Amino acid sequence: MKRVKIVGKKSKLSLFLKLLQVVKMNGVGVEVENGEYEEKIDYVFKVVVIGDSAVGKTQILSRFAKNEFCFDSKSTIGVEFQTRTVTINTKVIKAQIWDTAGQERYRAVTSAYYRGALGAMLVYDITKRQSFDHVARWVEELRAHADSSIVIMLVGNKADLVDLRMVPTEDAVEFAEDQGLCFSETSALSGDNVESAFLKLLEEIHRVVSKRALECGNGKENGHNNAATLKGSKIDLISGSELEISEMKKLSSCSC
Ligand SMILES: Nc1nc2c(ncn2[C@@H]2O[C@H](COP(=O)(O)OP(=O)(O)O)[C@@H](O)[C@H]2O)c(=O)[nH]1
Ligand SMILES: [Mg+2]
Repeated sequence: MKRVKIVGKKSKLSLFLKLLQVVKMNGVGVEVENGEYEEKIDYVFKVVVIGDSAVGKTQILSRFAKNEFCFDSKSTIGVEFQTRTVTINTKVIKAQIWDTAGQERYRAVTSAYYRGALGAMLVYDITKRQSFDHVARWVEELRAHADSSIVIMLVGNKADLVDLRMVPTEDAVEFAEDQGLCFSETSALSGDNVESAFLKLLEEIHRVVSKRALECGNGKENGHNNAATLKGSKIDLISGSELEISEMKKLSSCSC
């Protein structure tokens, strides 16, 4: 699984430097060829973050992707997605997590935003009842625009503001159970549960994708016919992942 293949004649020093870089890349298997580095990635999963404005979507994302929190975060402009590569059940998964770029303020999140998404983080603010009351509307939005097998994680953010809580945990648990969603309360500020919520979501997506692959008769998860597998090839983040995602859509819509 974790391997380094080195091709071509290299000096000992350059090989050593390359190996150092390999270690820096989270120990993920890397192929070195013609001086290029290629992460060995089994899956690219597109995840969208949605929910009312100012609930902390951008901060949750930057906590997970960069372990950062910014107090005076302006409303999101421009940044489309961030990525982080993690290992789940021995598979190397690149999470490509999309932020709304502030369109949610105008209720103008387009269907292109949801296209190819295998998971959604639906965020509300535990101190703003209205942001929780709108969650049902966001679920409808997902059901209308996203793939029917999308995995949804409901997230009550700003759990650090204990004294300002307006949404009891039980209300959210009940809603999540009712709608078949995963649920977690997080704090992007302290970092509490952010990592575990994303990992749980990615784990669930992996479970759904693997199940689909089996149902479609691919048998081995890593077999040559498995469209959801990238075989350590270099990934062009946009086109590569779109290929991946569209192939997975083919899997999830298979009629067997
Ligand atoms: N106390 C606290 N404030 C937060 C948390 N997450 C975000 N915020 C603040 O909430 C505001 C909106 O956050 P932002 O990520 O821009 O929300 P977005 O519009 O949903 O993307 C900012 O002032 C953040 O500093 C959190 O977990 N705890
Ligand atoms: Mg934002």
